[in-house]
Amino acid sequence: MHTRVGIVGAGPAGLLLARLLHLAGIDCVVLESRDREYVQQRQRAGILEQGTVDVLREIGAGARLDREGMPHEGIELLFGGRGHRIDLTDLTGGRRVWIYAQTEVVKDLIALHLADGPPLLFEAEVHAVTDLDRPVIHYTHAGRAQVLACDYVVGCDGFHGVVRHSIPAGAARVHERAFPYSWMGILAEAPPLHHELVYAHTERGFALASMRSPSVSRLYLQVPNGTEPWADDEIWAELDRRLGTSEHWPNRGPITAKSVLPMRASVTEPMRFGQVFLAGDAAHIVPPTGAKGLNLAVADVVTLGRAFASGSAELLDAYSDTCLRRVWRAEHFSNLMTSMLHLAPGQSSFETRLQVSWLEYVVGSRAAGVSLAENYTGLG
Ligand code: RFL
Ligand code: PHB
Repeated sequence: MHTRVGIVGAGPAGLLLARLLHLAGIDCVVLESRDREYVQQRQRAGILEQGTVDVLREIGAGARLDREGMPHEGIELLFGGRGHRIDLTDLTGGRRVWIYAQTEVVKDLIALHLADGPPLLFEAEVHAVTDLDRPVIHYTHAGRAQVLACDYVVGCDGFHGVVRHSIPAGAARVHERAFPYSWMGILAEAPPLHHELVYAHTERGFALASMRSPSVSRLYLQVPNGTEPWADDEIWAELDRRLGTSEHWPNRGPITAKSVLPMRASVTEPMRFGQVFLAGDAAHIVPPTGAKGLNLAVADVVTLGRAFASGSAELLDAYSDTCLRRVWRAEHFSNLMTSMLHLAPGQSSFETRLQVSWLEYVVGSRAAGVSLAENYTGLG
């Protein structure tokens, strides 16, 4: 078997890239280790930047997003027990973000793909990519070992993927930071506590109130690394302590998903080796506080899709540098948001007072507000 572009992974990056290539008339194959059900149910991102929404509309994946997506023009920063609104739209001269779950983006892309698209193989686990200048993908499908020869391979296989590990030692540099805390996230059948997202700095640690729809809340609590998911009652009690104010209080309802995720930042440089490219989480991850991961994955594959469609060797050569500029901006912003809002273990009162002063500056100074808002909504 041979294809022009072999894509490993059917998360948002792989699915969108396949769609872009298909629309440009470029032959490709997508190999995904999990089954369709699993890929469609994996709970992850919630915030789409304007640029991401524009791309989804352009490729014909905007209909349900336009019906069900929730445009947001501000966020709330809660500290010292009081909420302060950041007016994203005013501060950026008109930009906004959308709440539309990654699960829904993935469902829409898979439906488009299966209706009219190149081969997408579920339960096709890639083990390795060899010969990076004339790449060959080695995978198992339906119990049989197979190979796929490609002109190019794109690793869209996420942080735990294998394509990155097929790169010879020494050819790539990995820059990493691990944070000394994790997020415990829940999905609950309960209306959101507020119409906008609430990012809370409290003496008990960070909390975030997000949403998936007018009747479904997505809530996160900062917890120590290694924490096992708590009992529902404990989670609600802690959410009340961190997010409850005289203005809003968490609404309770059945918890339908619960998980603990470590917070990490990582960038692999460069994002191309021979004819093998990395895109999305396979190349970089950000702590989720800045809501950037999915948007970066989309920006990578749009850059790559354009380069393939143009047939320009210069654009393909520029792929890594073009993406890394945006990636480092997002890393910086996500790291700032994370350190502004979380309490490190054993943090001194001095550090906490600095965080509060920083938060007061962000809500009190237009210049500081503009900086947060333009990074949060995406720098285009
Ligand atoms: P994915 O989504 O991880 O997809 C990778 C795919 O590759 C498959 N795969 C393989 N397939 C074949 N063979 C192998 N050997 C394979 N190994 C792996 C996997 O099964 C999977 O299907 O990566 P992609 O496409 O790069 O997309 C990245 C996004 O998923 C990620 O950046 C975001 O979810 C990050 N993120 C957020 N991003 C935002 O932009 N806004 C947010 O609000 C936001 N919130 C979040 C987040 C991530 C979170 N977690 C779980 C880390 C909230 C959370 C809680
Ligand atoms: C989410 O809705 O899952 C979400 C929103 C904003 C973030 C992170 C996660 O910063």
